[in-house]
Amino acid sequence: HAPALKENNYKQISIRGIPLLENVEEVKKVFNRHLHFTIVKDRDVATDHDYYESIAYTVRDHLVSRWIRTNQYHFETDQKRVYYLSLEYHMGRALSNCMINLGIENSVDEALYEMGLNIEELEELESEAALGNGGLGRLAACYLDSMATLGLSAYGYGLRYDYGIFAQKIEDGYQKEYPENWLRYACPWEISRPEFLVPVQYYGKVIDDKDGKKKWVEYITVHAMPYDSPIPGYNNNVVNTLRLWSAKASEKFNFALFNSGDYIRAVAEQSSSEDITRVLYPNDDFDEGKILRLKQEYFLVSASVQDIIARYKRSKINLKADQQVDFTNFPDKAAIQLNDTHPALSVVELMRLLIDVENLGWDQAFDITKRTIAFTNHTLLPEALEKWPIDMFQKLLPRHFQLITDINAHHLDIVQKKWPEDKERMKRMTIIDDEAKKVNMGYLSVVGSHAVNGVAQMHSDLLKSTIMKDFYELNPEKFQNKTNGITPRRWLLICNPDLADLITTKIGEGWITDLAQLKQLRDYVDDEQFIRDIQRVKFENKERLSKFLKKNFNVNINPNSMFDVQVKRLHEYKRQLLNCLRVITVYNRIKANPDKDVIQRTIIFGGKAAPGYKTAKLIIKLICNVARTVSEDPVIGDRLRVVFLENYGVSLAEKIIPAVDLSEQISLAGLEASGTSNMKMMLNGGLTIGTMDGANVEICEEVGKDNIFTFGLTYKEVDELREKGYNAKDYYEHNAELKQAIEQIRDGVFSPEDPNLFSDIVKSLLESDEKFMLLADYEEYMKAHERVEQLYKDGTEWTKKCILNIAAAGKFSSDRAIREYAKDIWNVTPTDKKLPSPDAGRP
Ligand code: 8GP
Repeated sequence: HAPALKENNYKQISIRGIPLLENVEEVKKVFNRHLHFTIVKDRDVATDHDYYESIAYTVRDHLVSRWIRTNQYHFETDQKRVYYLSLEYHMGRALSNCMINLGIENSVDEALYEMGLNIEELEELESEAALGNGGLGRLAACYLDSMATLGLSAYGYGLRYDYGIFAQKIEDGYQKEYPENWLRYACPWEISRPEFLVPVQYYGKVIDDKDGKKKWVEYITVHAMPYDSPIPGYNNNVVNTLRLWSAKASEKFNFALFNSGDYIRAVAEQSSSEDITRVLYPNDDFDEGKILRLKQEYFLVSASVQDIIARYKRSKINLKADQQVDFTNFPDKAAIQLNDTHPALSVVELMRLLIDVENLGWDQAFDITKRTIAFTNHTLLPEALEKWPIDMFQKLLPRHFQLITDINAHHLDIVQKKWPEDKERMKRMTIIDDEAKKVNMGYLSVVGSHAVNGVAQMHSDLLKSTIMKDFYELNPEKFQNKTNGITPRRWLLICNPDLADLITTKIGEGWITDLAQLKQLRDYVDDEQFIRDIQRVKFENKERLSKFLKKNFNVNINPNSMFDVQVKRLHEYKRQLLNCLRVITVYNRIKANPDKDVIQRTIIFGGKAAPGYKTAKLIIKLICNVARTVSEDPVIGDRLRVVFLENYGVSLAEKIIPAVDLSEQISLAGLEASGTSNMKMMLNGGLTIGTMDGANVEICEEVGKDNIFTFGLTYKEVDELREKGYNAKDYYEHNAELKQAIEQIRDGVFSPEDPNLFSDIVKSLLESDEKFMLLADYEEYMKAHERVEQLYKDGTEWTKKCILNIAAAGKFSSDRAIREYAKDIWNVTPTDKKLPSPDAGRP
């Protein structure tokens, strides 16, 4: 491995700004003040957590005037605002992100050091805001970062769940779920705004008012309390807002009960209305159809849309006293982006408020709604597409059901005019399906918006040719692609500081906000020193991960082995089971040929399964049991190690991703809408082994097919195979190694204490309608791994490809994605202009 050359030199060429002594002194002063006045402790009794909070408040102070100034500035300029509505935000920790984006990391670091504290240890004490399941929620977080960095006047709206995604423990190889109370300690980053409570209504009925208008009456009210968190842009003095709503019982809610003297019941019922924001539904790509979930969706939507309208009314153009607010310009001042169908009720809520409250006519209200709203789809999986039972919907939201009926009639009218004879098409396209008795939220989202996008080119194309085909034929101009991206701040600058520094020494720091500049690294692909430096950084990252895993999970891995990683939610379509069959085969090969020289591999799995998803949980158990068998086998030695890491989430990802050698992206073609861990690993110098699915296709385009290991059926081949009939047994009978691996699972080799434990898995693998065609891709997957092994043996050639991957990762910046949304959907203009710093006076 490369010697630690130049270490001291390039530490000094840091992108993190030179600390000024005054700043360090200032940091210490503010820190001590917070420990004293905010935490109310002295050094004799303060805990590490108290120190964490003190430093968090210190950093927050630095941010506050920028935050206020940003609001003032956006009020003054009154530029069009972008509203991102999402039921999930997987933010991760805030402290290091805030410090880096504000450029104060070095002075904080230095100040803490002088006080005998260690910033890295304190950072670990922050509980993670894990209000999301997987890709969709993390994407929302990356987009907030990019919107602030690009100077957009943007707001995130979401729910402040008391419990985010569960904490996963692996006990005897089984996943166990535990509640994650991230608010146990007060969160220093959020500011509650009880003065801005917003009422949200449920149930009741609709009557005809005297003046012929519809009136929603006898509803119950729950209040939405806003909690605001700062979203700092990178080094531009912009601080935007993420506003999360928490349910608060309305005081009036049960006056009747209070008055009748049933005090206890009245109070108890109050707390039940606060259950609305108690917990995040832990499903990724799956729709449970529960009423509490519908309540959550409406809660977010109603509070947010009311807030958006209120902000419009208070905005500069509308402030002129006692003048009727003119909504004609509303779509020029507000863009609402729906993160999947979960906030689809926005279409109806905006209609309701414009018609019932603001007294607009139906046509004008619908026109404004469509021009304001746009919709992003994140999956084609049928089980994920939201459809609400009509009964449930109508009962909970009677006025909204009427409005959807009107929208549907209007929509079907247009369909009929275009295809007068086509009854089947009308049936397919109805938003309200009277036969199935369901309301289709996907269709509602398309009909109620002016733009619809998928999240990678292939996914967007499939949307048009499959689930949204009829809608594409009706309105081809609505359909777009917006390939996902990740923020280079969190996913390189913060999580991999040594690689970030190394890149900066070569090409400067422009890449941080213009990731396409990474392509300049191609010039260094033959630079021997650079190759050694890249190798050294990767090795040190692997060592650091190894130490972390040893310390926190008592897991031993060898940093000299290849780190071969599949971390993502556990789902059959992502095919962790295919990876597991591969692992078993590798194991068998070593056993059959113990003297053969093979590379050392550490195969790392991580990811949560939805608590009710039995098969996914059984796959976790199988992986853990295979890992156990491998580690207990004396023949294997250090050639193969398999680990399943507990509780994969954003914070763990920040430690794993910089250490990845090989990125496993092996979903069946056509099923992974985009994927984003593929982008993170590429950016951190991991090579991809993957199918032609989602954004893998674009990764391959960017880096060139010689620098990625692709394998498996294409989408077209999957389609054809399904047509002609997939026959799992064929593959099983014709591949001896595959047969052996499956038989071992069947015969209890990995579960001697309960030989039939995995019989369901074996059975489903061999079924002819096995949806994910694992066996069809097995052989090519094995071959692809042999190519990986070949290349890895030549450290220099491998590293050159790592460099080419980093150099080609520019496209996958969320800044690029947000620029496209801004231009093609929202009609707003990004800027790289900095806002004046807070000491420069009011804008
Ligand atoms: C995910 C997709 O599965 C993933 O490919 C993509 O990268 C990510 O979204 C961000 O676009 N989709 C979901 O998480 C999803 O659809 N979840 C909800 C339906 C529950």
